[in-house]
Amino acid sequence: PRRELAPGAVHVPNWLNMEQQKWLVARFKEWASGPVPIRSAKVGGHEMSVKTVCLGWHWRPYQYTRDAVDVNGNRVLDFPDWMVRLGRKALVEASGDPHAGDDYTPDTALVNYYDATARMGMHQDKDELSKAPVVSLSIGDTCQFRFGNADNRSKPYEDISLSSGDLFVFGGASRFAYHGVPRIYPGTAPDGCGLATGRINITMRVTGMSG
Ligand code: MD3
Ligand code: FE
Repeated sequence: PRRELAPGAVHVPNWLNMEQQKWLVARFKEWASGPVPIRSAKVGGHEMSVKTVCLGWHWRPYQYTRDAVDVNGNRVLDFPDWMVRLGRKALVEASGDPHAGDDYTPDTALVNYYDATARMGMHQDKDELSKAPVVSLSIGDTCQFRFGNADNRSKPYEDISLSSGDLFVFGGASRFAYHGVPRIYPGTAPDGCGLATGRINITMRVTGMSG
């Protein structure tokens, strides 16, 4: 069952089964201790409470680079082919159109980790040069997710819960909507998802970068 919150914003609860969730958590642990270890990005001199590890391109506020110049200078891991296929499947699932994923080739994933107190303020994702959809996968603790409008970071917005296994696709008019994560609900992860504490969110993107 899918629900369209706004044009282009589609929530598919419980899309990933427990085996897929567990497998993705195992991959996350490898990425987090890979060539560019997971870290809190700095915005205007302040560290974000969320920790991020990147695949394909390295993100820091306002910029994508191949090398993690703000961490250790290493090149980030490649964006895996299996994740391209997973992203295409996600677009098919969210739209019901079997061809919706045909032209979709995400080149970057930002993988966020939230502990019990981490939050993400209302923001737009505008560092990508492409307006291709963003695919979001959640694993672990449930969060409160705030989905707003494209004009400003305050009302109107809608709060929903994102739980372990949920898919969310943000395309079309929703691609540049303000959004944030006001809180995590600790201890709500299902047994068997493989994450003892906290929340993981994988977002696949098309940067529009070349090289
Ligand atoms: C709506 N992550 O990484 S995922 C982010 O749960 C980010 O970690 C949140 O916002 C998280 O930038 C929210 C849902 C999401 C991701 C990208 C979007 C919603 C979006 C891009 C455009 C509009
Ligand atoms: Fe975002």
